[in-house]
Amino acid sequence: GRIIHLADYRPTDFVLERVDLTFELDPTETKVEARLIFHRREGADPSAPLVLDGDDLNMTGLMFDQVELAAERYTATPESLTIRDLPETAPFEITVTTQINPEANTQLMGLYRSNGIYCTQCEAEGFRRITYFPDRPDVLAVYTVNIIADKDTNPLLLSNGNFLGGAGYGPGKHFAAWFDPHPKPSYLFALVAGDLGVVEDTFTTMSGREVALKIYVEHGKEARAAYAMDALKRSMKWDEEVFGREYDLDIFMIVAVSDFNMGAMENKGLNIFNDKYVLADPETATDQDYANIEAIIAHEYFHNWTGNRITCRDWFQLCLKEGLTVYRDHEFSADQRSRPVKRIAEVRHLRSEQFPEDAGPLAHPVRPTAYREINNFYTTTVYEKGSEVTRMIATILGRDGFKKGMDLYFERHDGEAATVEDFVKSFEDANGRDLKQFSLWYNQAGTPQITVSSSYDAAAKTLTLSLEQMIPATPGQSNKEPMHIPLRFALIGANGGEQAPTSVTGGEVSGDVLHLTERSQTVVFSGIASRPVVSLNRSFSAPVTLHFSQTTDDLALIARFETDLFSRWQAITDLALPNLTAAAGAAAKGKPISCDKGLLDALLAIAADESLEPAFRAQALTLPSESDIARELGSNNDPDAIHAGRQGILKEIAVAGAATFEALYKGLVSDAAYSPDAASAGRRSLRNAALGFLALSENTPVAAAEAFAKADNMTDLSQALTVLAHRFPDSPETHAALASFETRFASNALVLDKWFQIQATIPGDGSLDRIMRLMQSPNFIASNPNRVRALIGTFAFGNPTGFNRADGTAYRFFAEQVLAIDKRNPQLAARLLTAMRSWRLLEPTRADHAREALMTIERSASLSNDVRDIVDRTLK
Ligand code: B3K
Ligand code: ZN
Repeated sequence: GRIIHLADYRPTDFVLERVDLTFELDPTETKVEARLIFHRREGADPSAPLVLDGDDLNMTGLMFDQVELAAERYTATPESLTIRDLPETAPFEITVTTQINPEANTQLMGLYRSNGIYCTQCEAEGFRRITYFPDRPDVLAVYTVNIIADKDTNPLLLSNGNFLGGAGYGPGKHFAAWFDPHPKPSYLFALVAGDLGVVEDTFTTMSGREVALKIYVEHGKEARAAYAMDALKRSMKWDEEVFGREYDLDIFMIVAVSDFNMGAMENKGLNIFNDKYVLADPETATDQDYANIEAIIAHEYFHNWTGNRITCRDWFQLCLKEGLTVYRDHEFSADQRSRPVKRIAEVRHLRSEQFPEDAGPLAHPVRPTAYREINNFYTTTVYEKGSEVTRMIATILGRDGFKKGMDLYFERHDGEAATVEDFVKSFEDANGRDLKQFSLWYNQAGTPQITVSSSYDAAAKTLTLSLEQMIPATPGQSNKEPMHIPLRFALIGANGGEQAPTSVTGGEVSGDVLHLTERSQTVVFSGIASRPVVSLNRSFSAPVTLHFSQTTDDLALIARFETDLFSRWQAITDLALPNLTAAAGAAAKGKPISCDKGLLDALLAIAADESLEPAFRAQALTLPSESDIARELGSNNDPDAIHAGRQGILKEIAVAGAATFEALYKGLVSDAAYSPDAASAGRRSLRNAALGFLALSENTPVAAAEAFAKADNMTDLSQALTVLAHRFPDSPETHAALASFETRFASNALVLDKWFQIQATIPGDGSLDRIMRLMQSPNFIASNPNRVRALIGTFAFGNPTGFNRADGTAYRFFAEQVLAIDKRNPQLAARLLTAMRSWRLLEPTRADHAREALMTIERSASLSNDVRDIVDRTLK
């Protein structure tokens, strides 16, 4: 595949006015007729040919203004259609017919079949697998879609926009017509046909229009769509209240399908979802599942304005819709649930997924400037760091300034395909603030490292903060400019109260935000009566790593007194990390592991503090993960030592806190019927954290087996099973629980994914054999992305000791799997392969084995463009 560069962007030579599509659906021989009306763009080369994109297409007809086109006027290959000698100014009509095979489409891009349902996925470049088309996001057109299909097997025929009408169509067939009045790019096209059940509701918009809401699921699963419907209505209301955005069609539909490459897709008026993010009931879904459904339903709905009404000029601008929409769904969830707990979860996710990406061979800017395969850029950098960049704009401009900028952006660019520059300029113009330096966040990859030191002068009553920023080199970017980094802070006195300076020199401070803009900066706060403890990067206002050696006492004070709960959690994390890295070192040398009393006291105080919400206490008790510890150690990592060290620290906490955990476990039982609300979920998470510690201190599976037997919801059931499987993998209790779980949920693939995941993360050398055995299970369907991710993906991403077995056998197994999956589904294979991105940070023996495995992939003759791109960059 060739490399596409942002700098090469230019508009199309032809403007697409209208699109009329007719589908005659057939499982293996679907006929697609596309009537496209174009005119040459003003100022374009009058002799330029029309070049349409295709991917694996088979053309069966081509007409120009309704007349068959002479062979010398066009060239058709499976990858493109070029038409020459076109009118200089007059509009003309191209009618192209293709024949496609949905049943054979294992890539799940374009039109395919999932469990007998016809469905589509067109983002980023799937539409060109349906018909020849200018398949790029800056080509916006109005679509009419006719669908003809067998009536018995496909009572339901759906596409974007509003339903125009339908009727019988010859023996056994019927048709339906849909019209979408909103101009859209082809990546937002969708079609669904089949036999599905439906849940219906309505929503009245702020201007009083009634919108029909429909969620389509497999027959018999309707009851499990109730929560998704509730989340949808709350999302619609929230977007009106917070962003002033109203829905714009008469109908909004969601379809749940079981074979899907990612979470969901925001097609105009017809979102298509991975059923995992729609279906939930207490018996089969965990609290985390409910939270994910709420967030993803919201995310796709919010795209209607940020992505669909205003779309992207080109795929380099992906963060324009994704970073912004993630920011919007984060804010929604924060408003619906607990803001600090949500923020902690976001930061954990950013650190464990995006920071390693930004520090490794796949690092790229939030807005990349070149790609070989765009599907490989739907990354945590574009999404999550993109969201953090949006959040920083809000931090710099304040709530009202951010709102003004968003309003101007909607006003200026509605109906357009916009750029990151357009977005930033809206905030600049609405606020009269220069964001030029800030824009470097879109262009410079790498997590900024900020080194901080503080000193207090009692005589002068000043606090001096010295800050230095360093942005590490990343592929293709060796020298970085200093960035504008907004750091929220507090100066906390010995009694816990905040100290306000009388004046500040050496940097801009507005409210509780310190603006770091120079490579190195010394900020002096005057009028500080006594030595304060500095709490920096409150609420994680900037996605950076701080290097600030604060004493255990100072951290303990923050953990105790900060009013910003995120910072309290961060202080606990900062107290824990040195213990965990030291424990890894001790474990490597076979020395005893010990845990600071300061950490134990702080943790147990928070665990027992009833003035704090349970969900926060549970977060505090969830120590940094093995991959967090690996990142802290930097290089030469030994996953076994890290695991052993962390377990040792957990055991110390479990023993020291046995009474506390016992009290929590017993005290937090509830006889109320299950409710997925955040407060109830928080109590369950604290209780299950306590169960994990009890299993460690008691060192018997009895408590967990009893919890498994008594659980009346999937959260408690799966947590108990996790404790059993991870702590006592070989016990009879664990074998019995795994077997009973498998039998009980034999007919529910989504629940069996949890069964796969729990077993895929059992630590230790035995994992590889277990994974290979589980792949033989009749429930493991290799063509289903959810199954592959649950078993192989979870193993590679979430089982550091098992995957990084010192003998390298798991890497070899994984390489074989990636190659096999690549034959069917390149996107899925490429995504899995990113699990090896941090291989250079492993100790030399493992790193050598990892490189070998990567090289077997690289040497394979028939790689997809997707996997080729990832493996080349990973090895570079
Ligand atoms: N926009 C889609 C992602 C498409 C991924 C294509 N490889 C879902 C989302 O971000 O909302
Ligand atoms: Zn999105």
